[in-house]
Amino acid sequence: MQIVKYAFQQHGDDRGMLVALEEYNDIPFEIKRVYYMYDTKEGVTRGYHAHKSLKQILICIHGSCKIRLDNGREKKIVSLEKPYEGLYVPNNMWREMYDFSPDAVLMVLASEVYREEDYIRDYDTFLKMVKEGLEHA
Ligand code: T46
Repeated sequence: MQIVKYAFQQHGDDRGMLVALEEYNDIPFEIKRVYYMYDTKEGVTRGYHAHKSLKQILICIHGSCKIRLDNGREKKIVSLEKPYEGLYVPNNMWREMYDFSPDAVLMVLASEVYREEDYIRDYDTFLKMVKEGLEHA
């Protein structure tokens, strides 16, 4: 499984740092939605789902967290701990977010507006869809 982790350009001067993200330039899709999670309680794991078509970039703009990615064949863990790093999470990828530091703010740039129908929340259904996708590829 190929992990795509971006190191965004940092504009720094003696005042501090700034990162600017433009759709299609820095982000490989049109940004239709931005959301973020914070105050995540100790020991909590979020996610436990995949998306049929949604593509996203995850950026831990403060603090740190870990992301477990699973394409149905292979699993990988990615740490996000820099505000200039972005993890690309394509569709058909199971994700779990965990090990949030108490100060973590995980921001997500999304290619689609929120649609519950796009979620695959059952792991066996996800595995079945991956298998069927491979058979029809
Ligand atoms: C994902 C990971 C990384 C909305 O009303 N609008 C939204 O845009 C989102 C993202 C959520 N919600 C509501 C739906 C639920 O009642 O907020 C509540 C929490 O959402 P959820 O349990 O899906 O959150 P996570 O942290 O498990 O997953 C989220 C995204 O939903 C998901 O697309 O890839 O972050």
